This record gives sequence, C-alpha cells and structure tokens, in this order.
Amino acid sequence: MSTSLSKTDLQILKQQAKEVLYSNRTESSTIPSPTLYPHQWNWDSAFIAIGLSHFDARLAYEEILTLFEGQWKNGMVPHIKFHRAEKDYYPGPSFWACDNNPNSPENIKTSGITQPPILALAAYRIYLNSPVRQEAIEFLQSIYSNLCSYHNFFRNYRVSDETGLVSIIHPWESGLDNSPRWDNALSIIKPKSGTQIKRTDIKTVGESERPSNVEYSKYAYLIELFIEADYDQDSILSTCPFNIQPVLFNTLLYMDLEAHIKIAEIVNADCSEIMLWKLQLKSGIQNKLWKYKIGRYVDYDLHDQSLIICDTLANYAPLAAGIPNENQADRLFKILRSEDGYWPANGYPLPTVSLSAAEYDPDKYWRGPVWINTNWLMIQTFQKYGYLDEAQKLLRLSLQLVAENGFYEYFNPFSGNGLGADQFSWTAALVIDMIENNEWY
Ligand code: 9WN
Repeated sequence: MSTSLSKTDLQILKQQAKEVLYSNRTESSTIPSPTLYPHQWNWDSAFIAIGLSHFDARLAYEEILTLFEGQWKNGMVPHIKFHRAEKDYYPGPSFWACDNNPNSPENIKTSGITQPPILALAAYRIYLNSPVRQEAIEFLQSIYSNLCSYHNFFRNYRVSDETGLVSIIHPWESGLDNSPRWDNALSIIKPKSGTQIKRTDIKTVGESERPSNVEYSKYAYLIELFIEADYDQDSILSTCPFNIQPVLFNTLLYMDLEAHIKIAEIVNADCSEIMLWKLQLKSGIQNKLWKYKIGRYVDYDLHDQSLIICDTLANYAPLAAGIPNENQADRLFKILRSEDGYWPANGYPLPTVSLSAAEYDPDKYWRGPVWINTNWLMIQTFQKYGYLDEAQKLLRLSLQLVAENGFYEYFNPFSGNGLGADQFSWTAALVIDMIENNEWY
C-alpha cells in the first residue's frame, strides 16, 4: 500500500484533529466521542492530554487534573468520571452505585473499576512538550502525590503473587474490552437471570461492530458482584471469577513506573520502592508471561490457573517497553511484519488480532480492526528496535488511514472503513502527536 500525504495534507489533518478535540471539550475535560462516550474516560484522557500538549499545555494539565478529581481514597482512578446526565450512557452512575462507598470521592460520580495505567507516561510527555518549563514542573508537583497513590493502588490491591504482576477484574479494565483473550474467562461466568442490560451503544453504532449482548450481560453481572462486595478490593480479588494478569496492562504499568521515576527526579522525590517494583515487574513479565515454545507473551488467568493462548497485538506489547531480549524480539517482529500475521499485503497494519487467528474479525471492535492508539505505541516500538523502515511505513499508513476515512474509533484493516464512534478524541490526539514527533515528513 503506497502513501501519498503531502506536507500541506498533514497541516490540514492536524487542524482537523484540533477541531475534533475542541469540539469534544466539555467543561474542564474532553469526552472520547459525542455519540458514544459522553463522559470522561481514564486512559482516553491520557492520550488526549498528550495531543493537547502540542498546542495548548494548559488544556493538557487541566485534562489530567480533572481526571484526578475523581480519584478514590484508596488511590484508584476510576475508568469513567461521569459529568453528565446518565441517560446518555449505559451503565450510568446509578448502576455502578458508588456514591455511598467510603472510598469514592464526595460529590463526584464515577465508575468502580480502573483502566490501563498510563497517566504518569502522559504527564511526563506533557512536561516534555510544554513550552514553559516552570509551569510544567508545577504541574508535575501538583499531581505527584496523586500519581503515588494511583500506583500504590495497583501494588496494594492488585498484586497477588511474588511476580509483582497486577490483575484486572473486569474486561473493561483492560481497555480492550472484547478482546478474544477474555473469551475463555467469560465463558465460565453465568450471570443471574435478573441481570438486565439497557444498551445505548448500539443506537448509534452497528451491532456487528460492538460486543455482543451475552458479553454485555457478563460485564454488567461482574459489576453487580463488585457492588455486593461493597467495592472492597481484597474481597473482589480473592473471589472474582474474572482475575487476569494481562501482558499489555502490565507492560503499560512498567512504562508508567518508568515515567514515574523520571517525574520523581524532576520533583525531587524519593521513589525507591517504585524502582524495585519496576524491576520485579520486568522479571514477572519475562518469567511468567513469555512462552518460549510459542515464541510469544501470553496473559495469565489466575482464576483458572491457566495461560491464555491467543495471538493478539496486545501480546507483543513488551517490545514497547524494550523488555524482550534480542532473540525474543526477533521472533516477535517476524510475526508482526508477516503478511498473515499483522502486516497485510494490501491493507493497513496492525490489526489488533492476528490475521490468521480463528477469532480475527475485521469489523468487530477489539477483535481485529486497526486502532490508532495501538499503532501509535508500535511506531515507537519499531523505532526502539531499529526497524526504521517499518516505523516510517506504519506512521504514514496510520495518518493516511485517518486522512482518508475520518477520525474514527477503529478501522477495517483492508478497506480502511471507519468503524465505531466518529470524531473520536484519542484518534485525533494521537494523530497530532504522530505528526509533531515524526522526522519523516
Ligand atoms: C467501556 C472510551 C472507552 C475506551 C475503551 C473502549 C471503550 C467502553 C465502552 O470506550 O470502552 O469502558 O463502552 O465500550 O474499549 O478502551 O476507553 O473511549
């Protein structure tokens, strides 16, 4: 597939991306999309703030500060901070029933689970992009204690063995909600017959592009279990039927701790415990999640005590953190670059599920389409290991995909058709970051 964007095309694309972000701005934060996601989401805000920081550092600071207003007393940053009437989104604040929980923030409605940890990473990137150094340092100082309790939440409540790896307790925590990696774990979950779902998502997006009703009823049922446990993390971790140590989530955590350490240096704080945990995580990923025989990283299902063997892009994530050694990296890149793996001959890299996996579906959410956040991560990954040609092609094709099809949530890897929500904020934000950071145009 050839790429043909000129410098002028890129300027136009960047301007359009800024307009998406401005139009999705409500009060002091940015909604992921006007049609599907009318509240503030955790990792979306991190991506969004990185994009904003290239042209308005203060909006970027505000995005993160607003998100932290929803932080729970146990340190958890919830995956959604609600700021609009709940009729727009299911499940809304009354379904989550977090209001009376002693840990939840006062007068702020949130969900009761979290999302992939990339807030330190975002804060550090914002700092690097900010034009006024002193202002950026003050921003880091103002969030440093939030970052500490954010990471401590994972360490205190989500680590259950000597590997230091953290667990997720709901597919929504993974950020890659209906990834086929969760199929087996979900198959054993049997919702009570009383669990009612009222989907609002399929009013604006085709059902074939979204998770199924069966998946939704299990998502809702898990929340009911958390409410019964009064959102007590210890009791959830020991009883939850969905308890997984995912490789992408743990890799992002590793990268977030790395950013935490850099921030600690800037604000002059001691973070020796974080340094130790980071080392522990690296060996946890290498020793528990790397499987030599299949030449890939896997996720671990703690409830079932089994490996999750499924070829998805998430299973290559440790490359992004530079964790694999040369031999491991060679094996991983070979699949990423192959036509029947992740680099279609006449299509757009990198689908979220291997093209030869039985579960691959080009239009269904996290089961095959190309997403801009995963491509953004992998561009940096190819660069890190010296695959500059691939990094450049991936960047150009990702920008072209958006320029030709719009700021969609995800895209069909062959036709390039935009899928899911339109005017999607993190697509816009990361397009800006890709344009600003590249040396190839
Ligand atoms: C549930 C907002 C979020 C993203 C997730 C993505 C999707 C929500 C949904 O949208 O999840 O959290 O309703 O499907 O999977 O990564 O943060 O953009």
